[in-house]
Amino acid sequence: MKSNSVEKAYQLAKERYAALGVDTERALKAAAKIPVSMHCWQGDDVGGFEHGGGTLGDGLAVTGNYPGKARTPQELRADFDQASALIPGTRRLNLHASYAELDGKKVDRDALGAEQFKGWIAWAKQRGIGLDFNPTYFSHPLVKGGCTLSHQDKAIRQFWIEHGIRSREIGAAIGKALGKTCLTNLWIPDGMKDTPADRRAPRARLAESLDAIYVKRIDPKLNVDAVEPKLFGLGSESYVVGSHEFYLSYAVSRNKLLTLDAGHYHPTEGIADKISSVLQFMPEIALHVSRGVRWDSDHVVTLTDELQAIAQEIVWGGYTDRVRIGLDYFDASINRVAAWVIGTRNMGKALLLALVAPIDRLKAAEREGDYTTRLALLEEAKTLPFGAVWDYYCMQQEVPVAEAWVAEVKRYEKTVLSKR
Ligand code: RNT
Ligand code: ZN
Repeated sequence: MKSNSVEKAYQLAKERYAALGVDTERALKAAAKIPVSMHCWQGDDVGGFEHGGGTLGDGLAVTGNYPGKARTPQELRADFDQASALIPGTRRLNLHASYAELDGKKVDRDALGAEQFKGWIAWAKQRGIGLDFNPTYFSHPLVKGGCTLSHQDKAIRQFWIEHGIRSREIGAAIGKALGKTCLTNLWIPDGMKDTPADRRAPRARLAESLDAIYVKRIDPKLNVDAVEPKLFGLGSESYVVGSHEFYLSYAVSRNKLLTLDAGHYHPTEGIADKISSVLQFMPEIALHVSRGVRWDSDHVVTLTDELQAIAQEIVWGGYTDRVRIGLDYFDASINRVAAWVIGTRNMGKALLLALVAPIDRLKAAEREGDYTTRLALLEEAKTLPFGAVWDYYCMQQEVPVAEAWVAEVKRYEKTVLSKR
């Protein structure tokens, strides 16, 4: 698309929005500042690099075998750079402990330190992007019977407690090195496929293990901790130790962040409505923006009503500095770089859409009890010339406008990915 036609369309759109009291210039500036943490694991099907890539399991599964997946940290970083060049706005990268660079040494998860992430840290520093971190409680022989921190064997729990402690220290080192607070998010697969006889004891053990992980105080400027609930999963259909109520209570009582994953609830239960509820009682939360489809919690993020509702709650609620937005999905059936670009651009679109909504008018109508106008405006807003604003935003951010990025990914596939 020619830049002057993008510009022209934007000027018309700007006038149209202004008639509704919306300042698109302000919206564009605000959109560019909201960080979105991209998950490293879309680039290699959640494989990691510990021993040349793990076999995924323990509650997670990736389907598809599209060629060209990243096999080394260097390839993954190159793919992320390629994706990055096609996405407007501010990004972070979310790492898992299993993406450690062990340099041929045997370092188990209970012995990891910042040393194993220095390659990632240097790379992020060079680009001025922040890193987030996750302990990896899956794809490891000590996940026994699907359990980690809640396991009945004390030695197994201890191994995983140590991993949690190490992960927070790595998070702090990342925060210090980059001058940007790292979010260390904890998710474990622990649960049961079939009806448990004892729901209580594993939860008591999990609470105790978590307390042991969080004993050490870490400067919240360097690292903040989050816990991520799930209602059910693969192999934990009947019981998940770290349920929503478990972690909600844990986070409130221990001053931790709660991570709401959009794919972790019942199929018709969204996370958007939870945001302003939990933020009444905790200073910050984290999101794993994902898209659940039937039993899978991790499809590529598309511009659904649910995604728009999430962005609206963040923006309309004035919560942009209290919600750490991260993505979490994995699709190996399409080009992985494209999967990153599609999901992250959609997150950006949803945020910008929320920013250009005539929210002042909507709120005024609501205050006056004029629900007719509220509904009418909400519906009319759906066909405002948003595409012109989005295209202009991409142009301004020096990334491809509209579908032009697809050709870039195809070129990368041909020259780089297909050679792997
Ligand atoms: C799993 C959780 C968790 C993982 C990643 C890989 O259900 O959503 O966040 O997807 O840590
Ligand atoms: Zn998640």
